[in-house]
Amino acid sequence: MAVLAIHDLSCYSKSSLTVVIPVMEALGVETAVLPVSVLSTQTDGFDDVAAVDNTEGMERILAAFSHLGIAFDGVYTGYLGDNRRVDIALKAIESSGHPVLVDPVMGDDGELYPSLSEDLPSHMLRLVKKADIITPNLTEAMMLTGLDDGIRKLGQRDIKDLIDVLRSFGPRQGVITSIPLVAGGLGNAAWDGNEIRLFSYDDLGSSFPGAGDLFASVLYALTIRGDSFFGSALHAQEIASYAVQSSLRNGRERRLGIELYPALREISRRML
Ligand code: PXL
Repeated sequence: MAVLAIHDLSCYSKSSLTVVIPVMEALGVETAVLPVSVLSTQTDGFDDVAAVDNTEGMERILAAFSHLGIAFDGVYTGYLGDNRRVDIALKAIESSGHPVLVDPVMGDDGELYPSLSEDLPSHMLRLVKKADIITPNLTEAMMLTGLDDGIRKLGQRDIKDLIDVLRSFGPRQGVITSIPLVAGGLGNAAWDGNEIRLFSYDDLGSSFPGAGDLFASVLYALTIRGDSFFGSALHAQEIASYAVQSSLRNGRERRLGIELYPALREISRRML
C-alpha cells in the first residue's frame, strides 16, 4: 500500500513534504511524492524565497509512473502554489485509489499566503469537490465557502453552517481547524457523514508553519490504516498541539516551522 503526496518541497524550514514524509512513514504508510516546486524555504515569514517550478516535471513524472504501471492507493494534496497544478493533481486523483485527502493550503489568519493568486480558492474548490476528506483551517474554509466575514469567534450554529456548505461540495469527512470559539479557546470541528464533533484546545497564542501539515498527515495515515475518523482527528490534534507547545517551549523561531522531533517521539510514545 502506498499513497502519493502532492506538495512543495521546502529545502529549509519544516512544512509540507519535510513534515509529511517522516510523519506518514512513522505511522507505517508508504509515501511517494510529487513535488509541485522546490523552494528554498516555506513562504510564511521569509520575503526572499527561491522557487524552482516543477509544474512540467509533475506531468513527466506522472507519465513515467503510468508507463511503469505504478498506481497509488490514495492521494494527499497540500500546498500547490499555482492554479495550473490543480489540473495535474486532478489527473493524479483520477488514476489513483481512495481515500483522497485535500488540504486546501491557501492562507491563515484571514490572509492568503504570500505570492498566491487571488483566484486560487476557485481552483482549489475544483479539487475539494473530488476529495473524500478535507482539512481547511478557518481562513481556508471561509475562502472556499464565500462565508468570509473576517475572523471572529464562532458558535455552534456558525460552525454547522460552514460544515453544511463544505459537505455540500462532496467530502464525506473533514475537519475545520483553528476555529476561535465563542466559548473560549480554539476548536477543530470534524464531520463524518452526518455526525459532527467539536474538539476544543487551548489557544497557545502562536502556531507554526507545518503544524497543519502535521495534523493532516497524522489524520490521513491513521484513517487509511482503518482507525475511526473522530479518533484519528483527536490523535492528530493532540500530536500537533504537543509539537506546537514543544516548539514554543524551546524558543523556536516561528518561520522555521514546527519542530518535528517531539511529534515523532509522541507518535512513538502512543504506540501509534
Ligand atoms: O504549511 C503550509 C505551507 C506549505 N508550503 C509552503 C508554505 C506553507 C505555509 O506558509 O509557505 C510553501
